[in-house]
Parts: sequence; structure tokens; C-alpha cells
Amino acid sequence: METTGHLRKVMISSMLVMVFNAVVSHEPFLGNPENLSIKGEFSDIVDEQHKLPSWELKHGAVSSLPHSRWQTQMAFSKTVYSFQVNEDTVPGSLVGKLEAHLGSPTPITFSVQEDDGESMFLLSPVSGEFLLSRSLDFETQRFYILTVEVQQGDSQVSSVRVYFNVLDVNDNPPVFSQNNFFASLLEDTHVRTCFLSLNVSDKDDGENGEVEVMVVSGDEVGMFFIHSSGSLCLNKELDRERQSSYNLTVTVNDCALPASSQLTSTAHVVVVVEDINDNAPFFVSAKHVSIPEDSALHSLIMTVHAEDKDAGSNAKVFYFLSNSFGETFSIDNTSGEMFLEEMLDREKADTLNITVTATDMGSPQMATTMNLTVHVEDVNDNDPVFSQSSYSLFVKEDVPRGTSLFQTKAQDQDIGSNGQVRYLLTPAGPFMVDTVRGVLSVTGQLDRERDSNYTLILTAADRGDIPRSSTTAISITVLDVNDFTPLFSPETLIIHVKENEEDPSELTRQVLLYLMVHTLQTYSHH
Ligand SMILES: *[C@@H]1O[C@H](CO)[C@@H](O)[C@H](O)[C@H]1NC(C)=O
Ligand SMILES: *[C@@H]1O[C@H](CO)[C@@H](O)[C@H](O)[C@H]1NC(C)=O
Ligand SMILES: *[C@@H]1O[C@H](CO)[C@@H](O)[C@H](O)[C@H]1NC(C)=O
Ligand SMILES: *[C@@H]1O[C@H](CO)[C@@H](O)[C@H](O)[C@H]1NC(C)=O
Ligand SMILES: *[C@@H]1O[C@H](CO)[C@@H](O)[C@H](O)[C@H]1NC(C)=O
Ligand SMILES: *[C@@H]1O[C@H](CO)[C@@H](O)[C@H](O)[C@H]1NC(C)=O
Ligand SMILES: CC(=O)N[C@H]1CO[C@H](CO)[C@@H](O)[C@@H]1O
Ligand SMILES: [Ca+2]
Repeated sequence: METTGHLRKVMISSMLVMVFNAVVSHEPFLGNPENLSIKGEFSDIVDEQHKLPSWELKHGAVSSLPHSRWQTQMAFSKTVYSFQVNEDTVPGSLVGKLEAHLGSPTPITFSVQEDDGESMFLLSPVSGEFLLSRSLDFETQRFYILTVEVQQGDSQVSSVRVYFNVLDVNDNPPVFSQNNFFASLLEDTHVRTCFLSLNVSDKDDGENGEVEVMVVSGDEVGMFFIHSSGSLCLNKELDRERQSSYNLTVTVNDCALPASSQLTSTAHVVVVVEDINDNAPFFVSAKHVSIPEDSALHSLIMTVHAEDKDAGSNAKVFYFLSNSFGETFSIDNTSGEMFLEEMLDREKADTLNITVTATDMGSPQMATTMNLTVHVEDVNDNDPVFSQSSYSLFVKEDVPRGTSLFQTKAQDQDIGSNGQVRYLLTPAGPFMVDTVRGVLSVTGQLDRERDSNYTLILTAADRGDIPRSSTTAISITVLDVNDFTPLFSPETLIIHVKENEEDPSELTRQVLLYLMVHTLQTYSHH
């Protein structure tokens, strides 16, 4: 039947309006039974809707409706009851009261006919009052629909719908899906990347269930921010070398009003920053080293060391030599120990420049080079050397004392005291040598007739800790000067004189000639 269908539709839409009204209403339930009927706005709507059936009745089209049902609305003070109950109402509280007005004085009794709340609301049969039997939970069930009838004597007089609308109170804190979150991020993660969903939820309704997430500690520099979706996102560039992990405390609160009624929860988020190879190794060892030129082959000359601020293989450093000195040195590629592989000679090269490379094992690799200067220290490995192994000198026997005869110089290729030469003469006799300058001079009176020749040994010694020396021989021949009346030699001079010789000068000439020849012969023997 069309009319009945229309009527039902009207009633259903009435109910929907009613429920909607109840859900959007935030009017608190005041707990006083006299206030319970003050739902004027709602009742008016229902009353308006209810005029329709009367109008339809005039057309006689609702005969299928039981007659008793149409009396019901007459008995109760309202056509529908709707009570608002805060979800935190204490069990045992009075939450509603029904009133029925019947003409006759016979006592009336109320009883619940249909109840989708499994006796959540207990009805007093006599007073019509509802008591709450258990705790309500808005989050479980938001409204209850009961049908109550009133009886007078044994006959059912009428029935009425009773709605209990549960009002949300902020009784659920917003929660994180976990108490502790963990995330790891590559150091080069792009700014504004959201990397962790905190999955917050709040079972409450409306503002009571709207959430606000904040990072409250562990992020003093504002490295992170919370996206409106509740995700944790990166706000700035990470640098693992500055900070390698973050321990964030995040809170979530709902938006209940007043603010003092807001509920919060806390969770910890540990963010670990994973290294990328963004630092080259850098040398921390000396750039200069001094080693003695007589260092033994394969001896350790120094240990180079480079550090790398990265982590793991990004910080694992290997060393290589790229030197222009062939195989003079070798290096242990992991320890950085450098060894001598060829004998050194300061006299050939006193400074060696080596390029040491430190490379990490990251991908891609990063490398640094260092110019290492090796100073070769002198050791006393060279003798002083005279330019000749012997020298010959001729000295007139009347040479004045103190006369410098000769300077010789021994060369020593070493440096410092290893190359400083001092001279010593043996046997000294009437000569001496200046120890520093090597100048040979006469200190005594020579006398060819006593010592016609001298053989001296000149020693040159350096001033090294263990001195090295060499010698040269100096032979000195003393030349005669006419310091005596001539003594003839041979002592018997045979001069052949002609018996008729008249010119005595001829004799003198002959003697002189002899002496000259003889003397020259003597000299030439030396
Ligand atoms: C958050 O919720 C989504 C979907 O419900 C889930 O895939 C994800 O694992 C959750 N995240 C955490 C950290 O619990
Ligand atoms: C993070 O901080 C909280 C409290 O400050 C602490 O209980 C927790 O152990 C910390 N976690 C880590 C991984 O350091
Ligand atoms: C380091 O040297 C060892 C041998 O001394 C060699 O086996 C290794 O491959 C070298 N490592 C690198 C990275 O060159
Ligand atoms: C070695 O390097 C030094 C500077 O560090 C430079 O004065 C010297 O000339 C270089 N020697 C050679 C042989 O390259
Ligand atoms: C090492 O020396 C070379 C040439 O002497 C120069 O070009 C280079 O810049 C130097 N490297 C460093 C790290 O000083
Ligand atoms: C050198 O002197 C010694 C004596 O002092 C002498 O016996 C020797 O013959 C001399 N030699 C020469 C070559 O004159
Ligand atoms: C809103 C309203 O009418 N509240 C009333 C509830 O009942 C108490 C006591 O009867 C009144 O004082 C309130 O005004
Ligand atoms: Ca809440």
C-alpha cells in the first residue's frame, strides 16, 4: 500500500533526523530529571512530522495500523523520548524519566519491550525513571533505542521509542602505534623526505579525536618536522659526522577544549644516520722526516697516518707511494709504515720528495695526497782527500823561520764536523803545519849540511765522532847556500895546469867551472 509506505518513509526519516540531531548536539546532560524534557527543538521536529499520519488518516488509508498503536502517543507526555548521556556517567545514575498521563487513576507500569542495549538502561516500572546499569563507551556504541510500553492494569495502553544518545567525552588519549620507533636514514637523504609514519590515532570524536603531533625534544636544531599526515620528515641536510643519531621524543595531543582537558601520549623515535662517503682522508702525520744516510735497508723510516671522518669502509684508509725515486721506499698499504729499499747517499741527493696517497675504500673512493720531504742526514762516510799522494819541495837552507812554504787542502765531501779537516805533521822537526789551514811553514833553522832532506807525513783528519783521515808524504830538499868557505869536494881537486901557463886567471876559471859543474851534478841528483 502506497500510503503506508509513505508513512513508514516519513517515520524513518524522522528517526534519522533525530539521531543526527543527537549526534551533533553537544549539550551536556545535566542529570536532573526535570531537565530531561528540554529537548524542544528535537521534539518539535518530530511533532511536525507526526502531523502527517493524522492527515493521511482522513483518507482512511491506514487501516492496517493497529488501533492500540495510535493510542500510545496519547498516553506518554511526548511522542518520542531522547536522552543525552555523557559517556562517563557513573553507573547507577538517573539518566532519564518517562511520564504518562492517563485519565483513570488506576496505577500504571512501564516496561521495556525492545532493548538493543542488553539492559544498559534499567527502567523503574513505577516511576518511569532510567538508571544507568554499566559504563557507557561512546567509542563502542553511540546510541541506544528502546521501546517502552505503559500498562494500566492488565492492558497495554501505549508504547514509545526512547533514544539514549551517548555524548563523547575526551576519555581516550591519542596514541602512537608504537612506543618506540626506529628509522635509519642515509646521510644524503633529500630534505623534505618523509621517512616514518607515526600512525597516531584517537578513538574520540570531533575535536576530542583530532590530533597534533610534535617533536618535543632531541632535535634542538630543527632537523625534523612533522608533516600534517603524521609522518616524520627531514627538514635539513644531515651530516653523520656532526651527529650520527637522534633520539627524539614525540608527543601527540588531541584538540579537546579547554586545552587543560587535552590528553597526550609520548613516544621515542631513534633515527640513525647511515654514512655515505663524503669525506676524503686527511693526513695527520708529519710532512718532513730526517733519516741518516746510512740507514739500513728495509728499516722503518716513518709511519704516515691519515684519518677519515666517515665510518666503515668509507673510512678504511690505504696508502700508496707515487714517488719519482723509483723503488727507494716502500709502504705498507694498511699500516702506513714506510721502509727504505735502496741505500741512500746524502752526497748524491740530500732531499727526496715523495708523494704519498691515502685513499679510502668507499664507493666512489676519495683520495688525498701529501708531499713528504725526506731529508737525508749526513754521516761521516767520506775521508778527507789530498789532491796528490805525495809532494816534493825545495827549500833554501837560509829560509827565514816562520816562512810559509806550502798550503795543501784535503777535501772532505761530508758536511758539518764530518767535513771539517784538521792537519797534523809527523815528524815535525823544523817545520810545522797550521792545523786548520794546512799551511806548512818553517819553524827552525835549516842546515843542508846537517839535514839535506826531510820526509814528512801530513795527516788530514775530519772532526766526525769517529774521525776519518788520510795522509800524504811531503819530501823537502834543502838547497845549499854559500854559508861556508868552500870545502872542496872531492877534497882533492886535481887541476891540470900547463907548465907554461902564464895567466893565473885561467886557473881560477877552471876551478870555478869545476865547482859549477859539480854543484849542478849534485843538484841534479836530488
Ligand atoms: C602505519 O600504518 C600503516 C598502514 O596502516 C602500516 O603499513 C605501517 O607499517 C604502520 N607503521 C608503523 C610504524 O607502525
Ligand atoms: C632515548 O631517550 C630516552 C629518554 O630520554 C631513553 O629512555 C632511551 O633509552 C633513549 N634511546 C636511545 C636509543 O638512546
Ligand atoms: C695491500 O697490500 C697487500 C699485499 O701487501 C695486497 O694484497 C693488497 O691487495 C693491497 N691492498 C690494496 C688496497 O692495494
Ligand atoms: C722538494 O720539495 C721542497 C719543498 O717541499 C723543494 O724546496 C725542493 O726543491 C724539492 N726537491 C726536489 C728534488 O724536488
Ligand atoms: C705536491 O707537490 C707538487 C709539485 O711539487 C704540487 O703540484 C702539489 O700541489 C703538491 N701537493 C700538495 C698536497 O701540496
Ligand atoms: C838525505 O839525507 C840523508 C841523511 O840525512 C842522507 O843519508 C841521504 O843520502 C840524503 N839523500 C839524498 C838523496 O840526498
Ligand atoms: C537548562 C535548564 O532548564 N536547567 C534547569 C534544570 O533543573 C534545575 C533544577 O530544577 C534548574 O535550576 C535549571 O535551570
Ligand atoms: Ca581523546
